[in-house]
Amino acid sequence: MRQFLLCGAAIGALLLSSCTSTPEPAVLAPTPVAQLAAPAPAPKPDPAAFLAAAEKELMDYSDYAYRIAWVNANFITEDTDWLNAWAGSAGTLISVRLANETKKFEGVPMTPEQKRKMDILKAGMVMPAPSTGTPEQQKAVADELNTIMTDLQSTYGKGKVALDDSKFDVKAVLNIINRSRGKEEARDPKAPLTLEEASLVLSESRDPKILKAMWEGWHAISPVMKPDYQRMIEIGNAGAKELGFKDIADMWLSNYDMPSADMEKTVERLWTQVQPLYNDLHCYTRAKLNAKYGDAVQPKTGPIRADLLGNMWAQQWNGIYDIVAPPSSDPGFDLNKVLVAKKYDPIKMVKTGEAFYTSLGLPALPETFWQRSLITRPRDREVICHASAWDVDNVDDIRIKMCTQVNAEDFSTIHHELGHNFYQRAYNKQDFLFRNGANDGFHEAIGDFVALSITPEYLKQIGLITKVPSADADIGLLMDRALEKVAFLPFGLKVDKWRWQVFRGETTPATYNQAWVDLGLKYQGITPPGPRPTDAFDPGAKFHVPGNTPYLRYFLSFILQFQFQKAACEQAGWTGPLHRCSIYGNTDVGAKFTKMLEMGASKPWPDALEAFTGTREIDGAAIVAYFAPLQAWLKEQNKGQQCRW
Ligand code: X8Z
Ligand code: ZN
Repeated sequence: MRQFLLCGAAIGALLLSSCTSTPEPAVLAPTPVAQLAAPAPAPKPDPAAFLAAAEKELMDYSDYAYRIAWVNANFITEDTDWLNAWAGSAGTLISVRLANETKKFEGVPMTPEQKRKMDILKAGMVMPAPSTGTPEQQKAVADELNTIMTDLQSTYGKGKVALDDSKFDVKAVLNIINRSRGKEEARDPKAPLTLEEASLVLSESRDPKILKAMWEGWHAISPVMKPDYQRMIEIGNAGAKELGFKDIADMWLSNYDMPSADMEKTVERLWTQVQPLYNDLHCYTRAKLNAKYGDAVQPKTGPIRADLLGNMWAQQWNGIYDIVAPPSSDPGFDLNKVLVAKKYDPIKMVKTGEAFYTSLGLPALPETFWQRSLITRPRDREVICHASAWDVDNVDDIRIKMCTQVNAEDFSTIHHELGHNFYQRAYNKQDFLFRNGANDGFHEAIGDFVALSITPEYLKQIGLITKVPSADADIGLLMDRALEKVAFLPFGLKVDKWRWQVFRGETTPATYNQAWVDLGLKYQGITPPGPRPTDAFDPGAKFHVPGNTPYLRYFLSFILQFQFQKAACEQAGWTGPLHRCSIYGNTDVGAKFTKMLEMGASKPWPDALEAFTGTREIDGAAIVAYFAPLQAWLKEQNKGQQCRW
């Protein structure tokens, strides 16, 4: 089902959109005279008419719901929260009704496309509500669900870290922030830290006390979310059961063109493929952190302290490149510094991203993109800063919303968000229910695959650097990529492993936090910087949990994007190492890529994968092969270490 807001705010409980009242189509057919005398046969359900009406209803609904969600996410107030919950509730009622109506068509002959649309209608909601009781009761539950969902998301959006001298050296922290602000107007020294600021400090400070305070300060935004989160799951599970799913986990996992249990097995297979690579990176990084901070801060064995990894969730570790940099493998440039030195501003970064896509033969972004996108954090109002891409009219009113900073991470995120937008526009001629990614992992992988082409050679082509580093720098370049891509893999798995447990009732509110910490230990090999308070709700400090965005998509994306890269570079006739391959300017690869994008969700995802890569299997071998030289090097470095934790 079409995902309501890509990595964005949940508009209500939907993955999907829109609506108007659905006529009972088959009843409108004239009854043959000969049948009049016989007992009236039940009218034959007509899938085509039902689906056409459903698509129209959803499309009409999305016209206003998207705009309300956009305004809410760009301007969080009590009123826009109210509007978003109101529109979301209308969407829940429509989607739940349509999903339940698909039951009438069980056993009715239909085309594979019609069956696909029925499945999308049935399983595509993120958070369903039950449709039991009177219409008033149904509405009350839909209202409650959507009020909770909006509140959770807005609470996250408004989250801040208090400046507290008893916890950390406030002056030192403000120095780090002000240093990075360049010539901009100085910040109000009393204002609490935004997530971008706390994240900057986490990646730049090397003072363990400050790091701990940033980590704990941000994780203090979420205990308040816990009762709402619990109630939301109760409602969502009741809705999922009514639709014939075991629970919300079963429903989410049913969106991959195979039974949910098979999808879960696929995920395990992929994790088994990539886990050894992660373990090697973990082992090496832990040793470097131990050397930097000493045993009292980071012991030689056991898990890594989560706040030492340069990122609020320890999901990407590029912030500590300097600590783990392989000796004598210096690429000779630091993209963070280069962007500043070359006077890139957020708009120029987005223009550069756009130019990559147009170099592949894709059409330029529409003028409205520039007029309507939000590209930097506004000073005077609350917004949801987590980067997202929007497709407001489902045709070409595409936009991004992100609080861009001039650094390498956001340069990459821009390519990520634009990937969503170019995908959205490429599939805009599909039927409404097929205007979506082949699966949600594809949607996330498009822009990341493009960003894999940000190689030194490409940076030289666009004038950002003057000299392409020699092969001596390969390990350094690969290390930087691994901190972004390999470090992410267990985190990508953890978020939904946690939610599946919660949805299935295996984790109860009493153990919400412990389960999150346990999964962090099991998959990422990390541990919080200190004991957690009894009311902690650490999952709520990660956008996608209060934002209700399923997370398996990112794990899949981080596998798929390397399959895309391998296929694209083969098509381009590239024979060198994959991490040096850029498809910039290659319109032949672009044409094949566009074919996959244009398919949208109209076919099972293996068909889309095959269209671009020639293979139908999702497979971790491509990412492992990409990092093979680094993995061999890591194994050398790790000799004599007691790896794992
Ligand atoms: O949420 C995102 C994107 C928007 S879909 C910025 N990502 C995940 C995250 O930040 O947690 C991209 C990588 C993983
Ligand atoms: Zn995304």
